[in-house]
Amino acid sequence: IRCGVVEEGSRNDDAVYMRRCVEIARKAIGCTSPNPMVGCVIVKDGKIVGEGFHPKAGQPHAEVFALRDAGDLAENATAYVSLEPCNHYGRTPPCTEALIKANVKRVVVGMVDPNPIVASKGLDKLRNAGIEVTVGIEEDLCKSLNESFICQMLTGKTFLTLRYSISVNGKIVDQIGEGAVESGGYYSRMLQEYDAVIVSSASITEKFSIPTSQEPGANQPLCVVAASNHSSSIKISDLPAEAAARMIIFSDKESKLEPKLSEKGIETVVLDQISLDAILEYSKRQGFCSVLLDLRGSIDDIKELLQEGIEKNLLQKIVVEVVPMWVEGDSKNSFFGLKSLDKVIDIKNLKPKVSGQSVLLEGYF
Ligand code: AOF
Ligand code: ZN
Repeated sequence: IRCGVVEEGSRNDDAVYMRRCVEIARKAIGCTSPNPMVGCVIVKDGKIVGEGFHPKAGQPHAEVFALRDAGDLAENATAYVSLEPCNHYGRTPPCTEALIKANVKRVVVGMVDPNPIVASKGLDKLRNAGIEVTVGIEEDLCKSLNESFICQMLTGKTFLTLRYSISVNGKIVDQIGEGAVESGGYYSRMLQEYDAVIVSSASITEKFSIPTSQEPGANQPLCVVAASNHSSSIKISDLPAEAAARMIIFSDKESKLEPKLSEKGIETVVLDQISLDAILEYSKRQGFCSVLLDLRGSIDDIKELLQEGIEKNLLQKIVVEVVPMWVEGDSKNSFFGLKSLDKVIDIKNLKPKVSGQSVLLEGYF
C-alpha cells in the first residue's frame, strides 16, 4: 500500500485500496460462516484514515469497524468495501445507513452482494442518498475471497472441495507434500479456510491425529469422521479432550464403533448408511459454508461418499496434489475403484501451482 498523498478522488488507486480491503478481510479467515469475509478501508486526502473487517457472524460488519476507526475523518471521505454494503436489518443494522450518517462522499465496492435480500439494494440506497458509487473494482479477487459464501447464496449448496494427493504414477497416497501441513503450507492453509473436513476413520486412527491447521490462531475445522462397516473399530480413548470436542462421527449401523463414545463427549450420528447428503445437511444446520472431503488413509469409508458426490453433482472444487513419488503395490493405494458411472466431467479453470516439491492442480466441477 502506498501511503503517500495522492490526488483525492484519483481512480488509479481504487484497485490498491480494494486489495487492502481483501487483505484485511482475510484476518477473519475461517471465522465468519455463514457470513462472508469483508474488509473496508476509509480514505481521505489520499491517506487511509480507518480500517475494519467483519470478524464473525453476529458481530458488526466491516464498514462499522472502519467508520469507528476513522471517526470524524470519515466525512467527505471515500469508503472502499470488498462487498456491497448491506441494506437490511439482520443480526446487525444496515451498513448503508452507517455510511450515509457518516457523510462519506464516495463508496467503492468490490462486488455486488449475492444475498438476495441485499443484491444491489444497498447500492441503490447509497446512490439515492447522493453518494457516488463505483462497483466492480478487483471483482475477481473479491469473488475468490468468498467463493463458498457466493455458492451458498446462489445455489443453496454447501461449497464442497475434494482433496487428495497422488504419486506421479497416479496412485492415491497418504503422504502430503513436504511442508504442506506446516504453517504456511497449502494443507495447513486449507484447513484454516474450511468450516469442516470429512476424513475416513482410518486416517485418524492409524496416525491418531485429526487434521489441524498450523496457522497461528487458526480457527480449526470440525473434523467429520466417516466410519462405515469397512472401518476397523475406532479407538479414540486416548484422544485429548480438546480434540474430541472438535469432531463428530458419522457411522452406519454396521460400523464397529467403540461403545460409549458419547460419554467421552464425542458426538455421533448413526445412519442406515452414511451419506454425503446427510453430512452436508448437518453442515448447513451448523451455518457452515465450506466442507473439505479429504482422502487420506484407507479410503474405504469415503469411497461411497465420493461416489455419491459425483453422482449427485455435490462437488464444487478439486485440489489434487501430485507428490514426487512413484508408488507400487498395496491395494490401499490403488485408485478410487468407483462403480462405473459412464460420466466425464470437465474440470473448469484448472490451474497448476507449485507447492514445495509438489504440484497442485486446482479446478472447479
Ligand atoms: C456488509 N459488510 O462486513 C458483511 C456483510 O446477519 P448480518 O446482519 O450479519 O447480515 C449478514 C449478511 O450481510 C450476509 O449474508 C451478507 O449478505 C452481508 N454481509 N455485509 O455490508 C459486512 N459481512
Ligand atoms: Zn453490513
